[in-house]
Amino acid sequence: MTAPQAGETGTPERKPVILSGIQPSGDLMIGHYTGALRNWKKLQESHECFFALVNLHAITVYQKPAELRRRSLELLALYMACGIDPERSTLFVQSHVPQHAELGWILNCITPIGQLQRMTQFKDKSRRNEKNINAGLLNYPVLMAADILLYQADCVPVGDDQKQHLELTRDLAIRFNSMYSETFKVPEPYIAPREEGARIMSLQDPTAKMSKSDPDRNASLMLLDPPDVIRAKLRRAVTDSGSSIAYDPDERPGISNLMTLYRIVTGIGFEEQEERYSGQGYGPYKKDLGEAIVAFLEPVQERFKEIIGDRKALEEILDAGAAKARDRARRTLDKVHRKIGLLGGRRY
Ligand code: ATP
Ligand code: LTN
Repeated sequence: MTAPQAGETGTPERKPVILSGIQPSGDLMIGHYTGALRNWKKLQESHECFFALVNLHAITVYQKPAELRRRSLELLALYMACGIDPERSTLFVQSHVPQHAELGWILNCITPIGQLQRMTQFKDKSRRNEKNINAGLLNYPVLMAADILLYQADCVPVGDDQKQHLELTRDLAIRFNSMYSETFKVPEPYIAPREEGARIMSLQDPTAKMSKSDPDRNASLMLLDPPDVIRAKLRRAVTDSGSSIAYDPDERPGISNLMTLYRIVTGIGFEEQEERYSGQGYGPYKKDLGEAIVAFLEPVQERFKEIIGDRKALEEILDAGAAKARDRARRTLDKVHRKIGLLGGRRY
């Protein structure tokens, strides 16, 4: 999971490019922080970063229009509250850059349907949305590939669940390059190890991934949950049989998931946690973890409140981000048009 550093790829002055995105399809939870935002924040120091709000992905599942609008601005404010700096990174909305949908179409034409039908996320989401198994849900990973390839990204920081989609992105880049000559950078995934939160599990079912769209509100810890809600969710968190505090994700997924969160919010490693809580059982452990998460999220929530209060400033950030993103995306798409023989390049 090492990201390329400036100077290792391309010309010496070119910083390696990062692209990633989150869907405004629900409130952000702690897994989005550990799997994505935490790494984005680190990488923006050394990389040229593009961070998108992928609203065209979100509509593969029906979203109430007013909520989608509200959540999009909230998501931007949360990116910033978690330390993503719009002065350093380009923050933008996917639908403000029409090249995403256009490259998505072109890539669809070189994507085997069978490969899309085998995607775990497609199978899961089809099961959960039986009444709306739409073509967008199937083609979702192709649009994600377009998001990434448009920016010639070297590296894509995501949670563990996105591995398969990144494999497809790489396959498509390689296929296109071999059909039409070198055009796309083949991106590398940047997935933190499991101990660092690449896959935070549900608090109610530690064998399932924590997800913002889980209907059981006790299953996910939201970044904007008030302190008492956080404490209560942790008290109710499902743990394993026995009572010792020991890290063993295969045999003891419940406590190991909590230990991962503990490690992230306090910096205290597994062994030290095991020593500190030896013989104390789950009660005191969960209570301390609740307090540690409350303390960790407090400054994020404070910053969020300030940022979301200035709607005009948020809109300006998105306008500037869209202009920068469009400029980069257009360059790649012009090249694609020329390579595949679309008449007149993109003059039209
Ligand atoms: P939905 O459940 O609405 O389909 P999601 O929460 O799985 O959405 P996104 O919001 O788009 O998906 O996820 C954004 C980022 O957060 C991705 O990089 C994803 O891998 C990461 N992520 C999502 N859930 C977790 C989790 N439980 N643990 C770690 N990372 C996660
Ligand atoms: N598929 C991702 C969201 C996503 C994304 C992207 C992530 C859409 N486009 C580009 C990284 C790069 C998800 O479901 N979490």
